[in-house]
Amino acid sequence: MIRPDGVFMDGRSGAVPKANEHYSKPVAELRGLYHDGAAFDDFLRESPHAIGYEVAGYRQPGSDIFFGTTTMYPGKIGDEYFMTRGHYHVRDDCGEAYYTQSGTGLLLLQTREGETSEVEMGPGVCAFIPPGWAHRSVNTGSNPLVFAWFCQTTAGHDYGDIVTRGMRRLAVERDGHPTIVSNPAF
Ligand code: PAN
Ligand code: ZN
Repeated sequence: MIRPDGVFMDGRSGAVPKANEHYSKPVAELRGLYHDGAAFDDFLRESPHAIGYEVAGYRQPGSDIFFGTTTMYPGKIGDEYFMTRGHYHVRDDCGEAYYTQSGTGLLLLQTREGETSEVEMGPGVCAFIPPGWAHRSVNTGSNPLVFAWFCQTTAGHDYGDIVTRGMRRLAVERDGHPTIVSNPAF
C-alpha cells in the first residue's frame, strides 16, 4: 500500500524538500527555441551558464499521479521572454493543472488541430490544461515565476513536435508590455 504524505512546496523559491526528481534546464540547451538566433548567441556569450528554469517533482512508485514545482527565472532573449520547452502529453487523454504561487507569466497553449489559447499566470490562479493541448509557460515578470503542477504519471512528454516546428504564437515584449504575436516561422 502506498502511504499518504504531506509535501511542502515553497511558493517563493519553488523548493520541494521531499522531491525525488529534479533538473535544471540551462538556457544553452534551448537553442532553436527562441525566434531571434543572433540574440540567443549574444545572450550565451554574456551568460554561458544561465539557468532558464528548474523542476522538482514528488513521485511515489506505483501511484497514478505526481506533482511538483517549476521555478522559472526572469529574462529575455532579444524581445522574447524566458520560457519552457513546451510539450504535448503523449497520452491524449491526460490534462494537467498549473497552480501559480508567485510571479507573473503567460501559459501558451495549442492543439494539433491548430487552435491556440493563452492563460494569464499569477499568484492564486490555477490554469486548467485540458487533454490534447500543448503547453508552454513564459515568465513575463522581473521575479521568478513559481507554479505547482499536478499530472498523471503516465501522461508522458512529447517535445518533438514543438522542437521541430515551434509554437504558433510567441510571447514578446512590445513597448514594455508582454504581447502575444503569431510565430512567423511556424
Ligand atoms: C511540467 C513541465 C515543466 C517544464 O512539469 O514539464 O514546467 O516544462 P517543459 O517540460 O515543457 O520543459 C509539465 O507540464 N509536466 O507535464
Ligand atoms: Zn505537461
